[in-house]
Amino acid sequence: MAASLPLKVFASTGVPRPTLPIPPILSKDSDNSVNLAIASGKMQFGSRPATPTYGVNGPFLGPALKVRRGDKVDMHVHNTLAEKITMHWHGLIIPGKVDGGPHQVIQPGAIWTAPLEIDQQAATLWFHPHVYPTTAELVIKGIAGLLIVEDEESDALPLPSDWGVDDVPLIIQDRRFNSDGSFFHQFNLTAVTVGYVGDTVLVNGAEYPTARTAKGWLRFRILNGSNARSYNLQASDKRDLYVVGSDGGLLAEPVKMQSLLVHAGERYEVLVDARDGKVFDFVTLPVDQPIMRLPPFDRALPLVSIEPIGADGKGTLPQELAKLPTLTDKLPDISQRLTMNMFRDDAGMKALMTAGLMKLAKGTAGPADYDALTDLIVNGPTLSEAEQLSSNGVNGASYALSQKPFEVKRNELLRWRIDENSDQMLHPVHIHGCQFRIASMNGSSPPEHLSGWKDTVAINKGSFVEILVTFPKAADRKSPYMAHCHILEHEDSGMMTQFMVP
Ligand SMILES: [Cu+2]
Repeated sequence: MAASLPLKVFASTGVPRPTLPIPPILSKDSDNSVNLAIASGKMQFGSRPATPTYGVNGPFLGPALKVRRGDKVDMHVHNTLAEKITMHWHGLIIPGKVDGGPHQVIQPGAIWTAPLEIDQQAATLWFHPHVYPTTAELVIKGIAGLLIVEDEESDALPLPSDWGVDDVPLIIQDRRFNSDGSFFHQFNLTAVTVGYVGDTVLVNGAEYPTARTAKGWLRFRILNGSNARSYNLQASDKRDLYVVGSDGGLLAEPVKMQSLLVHAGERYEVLVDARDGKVFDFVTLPVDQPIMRLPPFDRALPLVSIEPIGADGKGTLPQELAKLPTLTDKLPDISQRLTMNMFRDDAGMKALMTAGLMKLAKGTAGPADYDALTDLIVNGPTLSEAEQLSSNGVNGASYALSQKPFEVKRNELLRWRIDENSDQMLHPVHIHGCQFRIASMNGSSPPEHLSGWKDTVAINKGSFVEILVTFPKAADRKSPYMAHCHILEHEDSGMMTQFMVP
């Protein structure tokens, strides 16, 4: 039987709305173990036919794993699927052999044990498969979850921390459904060019859900778990968003923002003042990826309703958060360049342009353009596997498991430069084995909310980013770290490279 979500009917509209599912917290047991079973399941999304899904300890998505700095945890990942997977701990600073990249394959029926030593500051991380070249499809089917690190520094802060009450996870993912209820997924020319383009947003696996929260300061742990889509989040009543954390941990102090751009793979922790008890939505505004402006994303689209009508919350907004090391003025020489390449984007973009992509970007597109573009997304020219795997690259080459990893010095402050060729496409670039700081974006200092710990940074429209990074753990030739675009269709079509840290 398909799992379904509790519904409640809004008196004003009569439309049934699901309640925001809150993933259960899963901590290590008395054996220091965490057991994760990856299995297939079925979910009922709205009134569609039941959707075949994958999930972690459940039919779709997974629990929120909670670990503490200093913990030693054995992650036991049981693959009950009929296909191979891996499990990557996105944002954890751990050795290459337990990182769960494409080399640590878990065969059908096998259990992979990854002993993890948690040695980093409090942060909202996540986990997902990282098989080459099937990561995109496995994530679409539902294998993903949050991984929360706590430490004494964050314990000492008065941040809201009552899970699901004033400390609320929001895993944002777009999907497109086939008429039989299954998730759409196609590795066609459009997908390797612009990535997955859904027409529906799920938050924690529910479509436009409502969340009844505490009345008070609310903390939202936001994960953009989408394959390709960026979101530009705003409160529907334009109340302030106080960004307190980025990918790898808390910022030095809160950054007040009106809207917050979140790219695929990125996380932010955001505090919102809901002491007024008034209902608001999180909406996403149109973003700077032209294809992602297809309706219903051509205007402010509501994603989740927040009803702060519960008991008074206990948390508050601290003025100071975490101690961040100041960035050195004396930058080391650039030791590594990563250039994102697209080898098939001329053909892909030509088809999209002919179908009206620029009209979409300018806001002058109409229903015929929408239909033509949607037809390219769904029925675009299919690619052979060889064509898929040679569509994109890093530093001039498409990824191969057998490619020689480049070598990186361990425990040394390094300066890397990340850029693109001439493709003018957005690439959120993720680097394993580290949390880094952005030294500059296009030669300028990063905005404040991007000045803390990051593991994913977006380049767009010919821009370049320089980062300062240290790799404290080892990754050998057999289990190298990955650096790749987190648009999963780019990653699965070659926009990835590997490196070792001897
Ligand atoms: Cu990309």
